[in-house]
Amino acid sequence: MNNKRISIIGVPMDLGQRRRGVDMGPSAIRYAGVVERLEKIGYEVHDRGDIEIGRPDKFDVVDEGNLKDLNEVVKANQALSDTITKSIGDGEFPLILGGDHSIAIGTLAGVANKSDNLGVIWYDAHGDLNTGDTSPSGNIHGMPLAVSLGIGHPSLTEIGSYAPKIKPENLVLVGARSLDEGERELIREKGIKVFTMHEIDRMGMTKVMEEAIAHVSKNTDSVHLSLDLDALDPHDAPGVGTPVIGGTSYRETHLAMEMLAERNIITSAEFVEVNPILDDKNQTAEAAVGLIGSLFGEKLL
Ligand code: 5AB
Ligand code: MN
Ligand code: MN
Ligand code: MN
Repeated sequence: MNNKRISIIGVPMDLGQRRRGVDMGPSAIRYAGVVERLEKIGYEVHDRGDIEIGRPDKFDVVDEGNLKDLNEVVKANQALSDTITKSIGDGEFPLILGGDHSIAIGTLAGVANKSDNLGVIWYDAHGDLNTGDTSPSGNIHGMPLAVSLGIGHPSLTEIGSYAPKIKPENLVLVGARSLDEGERELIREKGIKVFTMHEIDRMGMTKVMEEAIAHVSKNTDSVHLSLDLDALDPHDAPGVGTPVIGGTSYRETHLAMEMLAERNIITSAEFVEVNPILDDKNQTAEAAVGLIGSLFGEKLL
């Protein structure tokens, strides 16, 4: 990572899904020592604190079009987008701590605003490619990638006042093992590159990441990493709201982060879906901090 200044932005968002507690994710990751870890590697760290999340009068209200708590999600993502654009303008590397994955809508709005052609690595058990029409749950944390491609409710796709944020050919999914029918259709229709768990089993993480890195860095000027902790196997990351068995191990994910550090392609990153209420002694937040360390070039020797 060439940029020696990192800004940490917490997003205590839990309205994109139904399990309370993921709003404490940023605290848990800070408690697990993220700032100290990065400083030890030699970075200057600026903690910008947390984005304010509104409290709806009543949770789980479907505001419009099968989108739960839409209005509060929109407001927070707009604020997040503005903060990130400012942080990049100040010459910092934005490191966003979630919070549920609906925050990627604001992250990508802020990051893509400062890039001509943004690449994205989506490291997740899920596709997050639903719209209100295809979603089985109405939960916006299952939609941020579709929204960033410009597909979905206009109040989401228009955050940052432009759309789309990314092009399908600059995107790669890694770790997928739970996709809804509408998501599969969208992947086929847009020709999105996906390395499912099947490819990880078959090819090994090294080869998968080599190909993923080549794919997202081909025509792009910056690359964002969006890492949902539920990509990891629930044994290694139990503190997530939507666990799916058969995931990547901590070691495989750690290797993926090291390869990203070696190639030096990542220009912004987010670590999301850590839910300390569901966790086992902060194991998932600690895993996140370990992975952040390797992403930023920490070495054993
Ligand atoms: B996560 C599901 N596809 O849309 C949906 O954790 C799960 O950000 C979404 O990847 C999981 O509700 C969203 C069934
Ligand atoms: Mn997920
Ligand atoms: Mn996700
Ligand atoms: Mn999840």
